[in-house]
Amino acid sequence: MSETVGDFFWHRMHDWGVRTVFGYPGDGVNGLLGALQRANGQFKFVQVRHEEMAAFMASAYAKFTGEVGVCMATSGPGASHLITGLYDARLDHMPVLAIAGQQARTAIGGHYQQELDLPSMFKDVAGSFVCQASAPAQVRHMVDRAMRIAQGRRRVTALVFPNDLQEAPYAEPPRAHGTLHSGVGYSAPSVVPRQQDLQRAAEALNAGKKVAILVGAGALHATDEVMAVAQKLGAGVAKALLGKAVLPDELPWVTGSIGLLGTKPSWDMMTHCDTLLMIGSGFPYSEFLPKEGQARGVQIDIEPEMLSLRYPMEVSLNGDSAETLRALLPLLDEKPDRSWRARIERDVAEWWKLLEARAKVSANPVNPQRVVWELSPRLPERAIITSDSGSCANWFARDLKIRRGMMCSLSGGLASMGAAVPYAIAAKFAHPDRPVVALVGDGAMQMNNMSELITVAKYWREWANPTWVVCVFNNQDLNQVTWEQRVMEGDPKFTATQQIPDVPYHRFAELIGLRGIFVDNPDNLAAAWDTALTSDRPVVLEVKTDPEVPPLPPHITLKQAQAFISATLAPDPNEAGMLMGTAKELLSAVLPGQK
Ligand SMILES: Cc1ncc(C[n+]2csc(CCOP(=O)(O)OP(=O)(O)O)c2C)c(N)n1
Ligand SMILES: [Mg+2]
Repeated sequence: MSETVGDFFWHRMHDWGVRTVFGYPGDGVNGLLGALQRANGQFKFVQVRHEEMAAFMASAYAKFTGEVGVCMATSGPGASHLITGLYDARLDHMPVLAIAGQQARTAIGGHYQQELDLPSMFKDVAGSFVCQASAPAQVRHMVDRAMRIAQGRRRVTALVFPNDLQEAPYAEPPRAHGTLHSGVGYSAPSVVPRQQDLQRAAEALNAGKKVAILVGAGALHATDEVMAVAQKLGAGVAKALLGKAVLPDELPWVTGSIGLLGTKPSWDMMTHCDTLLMIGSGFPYSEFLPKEGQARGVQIDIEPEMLSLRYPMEVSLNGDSAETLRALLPLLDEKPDRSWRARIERDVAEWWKLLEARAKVSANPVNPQRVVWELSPRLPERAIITSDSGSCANWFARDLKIRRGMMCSLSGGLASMGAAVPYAIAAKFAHPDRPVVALVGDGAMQMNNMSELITVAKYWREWANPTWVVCVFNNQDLNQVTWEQRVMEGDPKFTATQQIPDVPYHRFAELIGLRGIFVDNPDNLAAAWDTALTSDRPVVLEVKTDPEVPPLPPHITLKQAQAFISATLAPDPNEAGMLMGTAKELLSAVLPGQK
């Protein structure tokens, strides 16, 4: 059989270094799948339960490897299912290539079955490059551009292949007018700002007496450099959610997370600093940064579009974080006065004590903070931790103590539910030897994470290390939103939208051949984690947690506090428990400066 377009496509993808594809079949891609089969094991095709999960996995694969994540779906509904996962990659600046099938070229434009206008559909999420093939000779430059743009610009790209074209004989572009002759390969340049801009940045940072640093995902490869700069400047460092693994939480001057899921030391540091150094972060909430005019701002980001966006920066440095910090370091003076640093360290030490106390507050039946508090010291070396969106993201952000060598992530910019399990699966295909832990709410479990456990059941025996644990916070509530409604709107819990059915997640795990553990007594948590983390197979650890423990921001405004208090007075089906949780911990720490 002569080479088809499908055969050529996979050869080219292989030349680009692609080895793993997350996807789901359909007749829109049968020509590509036949060719994939003929490629004889050169690729790992990971069969998911839902195409959105394939796109989340591609996004997470890119996050955990730095390579392009590839996902694949059939025409029509398969392609449209990809969209949310692709937006996840787009908003977190991840290189992902989506491959979609399409109806035959002769049917396109005919209101044909499963015919969607896919280039238009992908255009927003994959705006940098989306292309529908119409001739064999076009496929070479389509692949080359899609891969190079995804890598070089950290974007989502999309390729659409009509099914008849996939099986057509491949022919290289002839040497003729109207053809392209593209090539394979990309390597990232060294990106360092100009010396005069580094000087300006150093001048601002050297003049500051109280320097606050904020790091994000763009600094994940710059741990040593961030530590060296923070040390010289006597600064504290707050970490945006996607930058949680930049620095270990054991460092006494790391203030932890920032924002709605943040910590009080981060809030205090930003409120009192006179200089802000922001490194590789698109952290969205400006109200958690210094007031405009309060601090001189320096920012480092590889993407020009992210510069001076959240705070008006005096010096915006377009560059790679590690290289730029290395170039900056010799220009920085060691701050002789360490009182600012000492104050931050005091605040951080107090905060950890407060978190421990909060975690140990009794609850009905289990305090969700305790779940994560008990996990931290038990996390194996090099673990990868993922979290879903929901109240567990608060505990992930605040209570989880990350150590050097670990990785973690979640759906950051999109903050989509349903990402933790596909992320945790992708983590295993990226690093089969690393232990993986996912934190997931019960709502997110029901949405789609649960069915993706079937994918785990299918593949786990292939993983060099079997440790893969999903911890389900079973609170029978869409709790994060319940609290947002209480605090932001002053509304009582709306049972019709918020309450969700009780499901025996651990028993579902057992039904499909995984291990299930159920905990409804906080005293059993430590042993449950120990068992889960040493099990010979993947585990669903289901914990019955209390929905009345408030996942509140580190500070809330007076208006929000008033709304909250009026909500506690309104008829709320959970009023009694809520007031108890409130009395125990809310008023102690969430209103800094407003006591
Ligand atoms: C796809 C999607 N739909 C809705 C939301 C809004 N949302 C954010 S958190 C949340 C509740 C999550 O509930 P659950 O998974 O049970 O976690 P909990 O907050 O109860 O711990 C909802 C509905 C979202 N972020 N993503
Ligand atoms: Mg819940």
